[in-house]
Amino acid sequence: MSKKVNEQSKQEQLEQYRVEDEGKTMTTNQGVKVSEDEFSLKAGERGPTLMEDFHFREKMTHFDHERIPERIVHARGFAAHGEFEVYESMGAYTKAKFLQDPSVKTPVFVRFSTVAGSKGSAEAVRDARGFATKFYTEEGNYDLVGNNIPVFFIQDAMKFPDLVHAVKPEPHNEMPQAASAHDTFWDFVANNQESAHMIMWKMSDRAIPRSFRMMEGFGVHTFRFVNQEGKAHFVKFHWKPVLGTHSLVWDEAQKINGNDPDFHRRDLWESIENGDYPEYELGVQLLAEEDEFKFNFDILDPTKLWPEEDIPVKIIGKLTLNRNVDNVFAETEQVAFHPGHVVPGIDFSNDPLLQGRLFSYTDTQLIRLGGPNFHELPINRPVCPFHNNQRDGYGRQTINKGPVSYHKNSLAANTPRPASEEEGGYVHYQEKIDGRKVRNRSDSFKDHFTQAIMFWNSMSSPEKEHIKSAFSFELGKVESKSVQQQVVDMFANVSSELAKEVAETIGVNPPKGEAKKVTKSSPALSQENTIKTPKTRKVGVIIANGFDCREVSSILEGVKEEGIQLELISSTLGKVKGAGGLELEADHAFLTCDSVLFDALYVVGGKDTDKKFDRETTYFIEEAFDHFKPIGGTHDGLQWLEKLNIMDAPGIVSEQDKNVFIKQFSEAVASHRFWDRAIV
Ligand code: HDD
Repeated sequence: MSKKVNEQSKQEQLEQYRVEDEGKTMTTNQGVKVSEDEFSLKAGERGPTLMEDFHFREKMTHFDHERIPERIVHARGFAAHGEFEVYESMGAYTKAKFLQDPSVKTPVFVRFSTVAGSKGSAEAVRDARGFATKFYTEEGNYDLVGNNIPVFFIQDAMKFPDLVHAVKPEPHNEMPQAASAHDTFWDFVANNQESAHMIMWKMSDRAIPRSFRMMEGFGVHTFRFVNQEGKAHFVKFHWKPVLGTHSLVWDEAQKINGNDPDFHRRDLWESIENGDYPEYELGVQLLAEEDEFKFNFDILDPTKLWPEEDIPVKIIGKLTLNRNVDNVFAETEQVAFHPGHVVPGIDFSNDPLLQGRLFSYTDTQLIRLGGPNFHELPINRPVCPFHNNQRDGYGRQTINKGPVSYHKNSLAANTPRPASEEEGGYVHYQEKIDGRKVRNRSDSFKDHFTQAIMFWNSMSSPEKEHIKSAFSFELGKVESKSVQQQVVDMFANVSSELAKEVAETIGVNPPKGEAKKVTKSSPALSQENTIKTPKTRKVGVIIANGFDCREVSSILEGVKEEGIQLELISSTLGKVKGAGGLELEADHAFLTCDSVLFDALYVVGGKDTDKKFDRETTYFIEEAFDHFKPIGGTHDGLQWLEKLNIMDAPGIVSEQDKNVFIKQFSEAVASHRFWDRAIV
């Protein structure tokens, strides 16, 4: 019998596979000790290499086969382990065991990703982000394979290869890397207008998250919860980050990609190493089966969301990421997610995008992971036992004993035997289906603009400005005037203001057509209304020799106590010496960092500065200011704020009483950005 699953179950299982090589003797894969690892076996010191050099052959062969195909989408990703706990039993809605008992902690593995870029691409790009969670439950693995955007580009999986061909680098020259393609992508958009809603999200701040820790996640499709009595509810899944939902600004994002292409994985890695464990609450929107047709959209249409104000998100549990991986290839690269990995109590809907996904994910693992035994890889193994009559195939690890590998049988007393529903056997929800075979789209899927307008209506004015700029930037890169015009005309169906301004910026004709009148908005969609906290934010402290020791160190302590991470920046690495003899270690020289890598700056300065320090500090402050970031200054640092004439601008904290400074500066950091700053 297997023992009860708890948060350690997966780690205990993985522990059997972890290997410490440090301090060990080198051997071949056959376990033979190796006497020499630098020189191949040769016929004479200057002679040819010999075939019998088995160590050379094995080393080289393994190396030659080290790469596997990267994921066709979501190739660049980063993952961590953690645990999930439900707050209260969800038994009224679902019989899924991991959603019953608040004392149970279910192990999870979560992989975040960008969609379009290849494995080595940059992370702060404009793109949707994958948010895939594997729950290792006592009833088997459940995968929630979502994105940070609640809707999708297309309504039918049949179009997925077309979408991906259009969005990936153009095939004749493989440009652009790490961004959605220009002419082909926008041509696809204009000619597949179901993409309108998702494009609004993709042009919004949501597509340049500040951190994986500060973005929402969505299951996107409508799924089903089924309870013990067989009663079903439609359900949408949400992940809500405890730190709120926050974004970068575009100019900053582009510069980050040069400064630190690993920006998001570094952020995740460091917060877990620092013990600032990323947390997300799981929310569900529940809809009774009989309410399926109560809305002005079809709940099976993946280009539609359920407004939270109409169908509230019930918060039901918490995910905590608390352990980094030991080996990115073994865990992050080899993990195989699949929306079809469900457990009893969770079922599918007839969303045609979801239905197609149910085929695609196993298929892709077969090529990516080299055969049908990918479920045996340590990261993919369920923590409960698994038995069936599947056998053999590349890389098979399980040693199934005995002669019987078929059902039904008498030689093994008809085992492994199927379990009844009462025993936990998965029984598909018995939805009544009655229809003709058709290749068609339901009329209820044909309104592509109402929710795109609702999204636009829900944005604050800075968010609207960012969307206009994003369209102008992306379309500005498109060479085809015809495609540019088609897109502008299309988005006149969302907002004339948006389409007109973009048309003007990119130099095409004013759009034809008008948006229909939709007054609905959903405040939950605006990031202005999100949680604001200074916790885990990264502040760059610009400091020079001769700083005021006592005052500055107590401010630094006070700011740290608010949960803010401080990193010291100076002219050189090494010690920075205070006027009173205190020495602090610089984390960065100006040369090795940039203002875009910080959420805010605190300028301390010092008595002992030179022209270069002055120039770098000025540059850092100007850039942070243009990115609307909080900037604090005290002591000698004030001179730069005065010189740049920004003392009175919003988000500048220059209070001289140290306790008041700590309070105001922490509040400013929590505010994230100061959009009402006049940038010329
Ligand atoms: Fe997908 C990977 C999310 C539609 C086919 N998808 C993949 C990953 C995420 C999503 C997060 C990365 C998983 C990981 O980290 O390994 N995909 C989505 C969402 C969709 C969606 C939220 C729409 C609601 N996907 C979608 C469709 C198809 C696919 C319609 C094909 C019919 N997706 C794939 C894939 C991938 C994949 C090709 C590539 C690597 C993999 O599966 O394991 O099969």
